[in-house]
Amino acid sequence: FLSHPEDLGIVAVGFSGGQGKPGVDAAPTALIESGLLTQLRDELGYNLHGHDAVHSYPDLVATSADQDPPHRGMKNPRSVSAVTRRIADQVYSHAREGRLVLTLGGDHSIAIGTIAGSAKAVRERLGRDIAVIWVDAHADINTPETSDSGNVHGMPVSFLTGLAREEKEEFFGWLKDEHRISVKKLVYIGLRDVDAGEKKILRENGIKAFSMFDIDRHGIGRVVEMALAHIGNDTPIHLSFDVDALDPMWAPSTGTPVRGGLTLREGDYICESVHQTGSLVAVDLVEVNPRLASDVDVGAHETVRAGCSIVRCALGESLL
Ligand code: HAR
Ligand code: MN
Ligand code: MN
Ligand code: MN
Repeated sequence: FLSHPEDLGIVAVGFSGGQGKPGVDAAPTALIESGLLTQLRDELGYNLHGHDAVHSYPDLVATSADQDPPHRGMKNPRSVSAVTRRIADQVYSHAREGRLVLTLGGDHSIAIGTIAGSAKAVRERLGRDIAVIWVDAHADINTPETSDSGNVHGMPVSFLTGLAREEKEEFFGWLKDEHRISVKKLVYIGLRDVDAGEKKILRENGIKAFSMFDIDRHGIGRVVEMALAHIGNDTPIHLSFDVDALDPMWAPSTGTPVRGGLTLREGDYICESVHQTGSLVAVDLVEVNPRLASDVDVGAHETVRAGCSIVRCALGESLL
């Protein structure tokens, strides 16, 4: 699907407003300083575009809480809406050129922008709807009304599928049909901490989800096979990978760790399999927070290393 498969658009997003813990904005710099982009260029052979900046969107982020009071219970709604809108433009610009797009988060609210941008570009370029593979401990499909936390990183999928809607431009009203994805082309892998309201949404909309229970039962090989079968051969794929899908043993430095997760090898396998389809159009890596862990130095190092491995596998490192 890519007219320039060796050209990689990079969007490095230092943003944490979709949740309450500072530090996740430092992830792109930590990933880049550990050598990720150099490896992608020198070892995997990609031509990089947009890799010179880590974006923090100072013109769009409210500087004090009273400038951005809650709306429908959402915290930082204007900042998250404005930043994700800008990210959608950035991803769109790369994807419109036929480049593969890699976004380094940032918290998972940024997927509102990344998926909106790639959905729109792929529609324009190919007349096709993208599928989304969402790898996460969490379903991130709360509506503003079902969310207990008000954190937008727990809501991106509801806005992207149209289950949550807003008229007002400054509160995600900029999201139009061209940006949205179908609940039929969405599949989850790794779920193990899903709110009651989210379970109801998944059930009522018939959304395909493979939990850790399914992975234990069938094995990761069979689960990935079923996930890919669900979205269908020859469908452009956007992979959104939340590092908390991995067990805290491999990725302790993240805002909402949940035990009983994927091994790093299982995470890498998912990415390798998605790469192997030849249908990948965009990858997100989110929720690395190098400031969190019981032992921050060791934890952050391990988590950054795991994140780099996930990205390299998605971009084809293990293909012989
Ligand atoms: N479901 C909870 C909420 O809505 C927790 C969200 C979890 N956060 C993430 N995203 N790390 O995957 O707030
Ligand atoms: Mn997430
Ligand atoms: Mn998560
Ligand atoms: Mn390849």
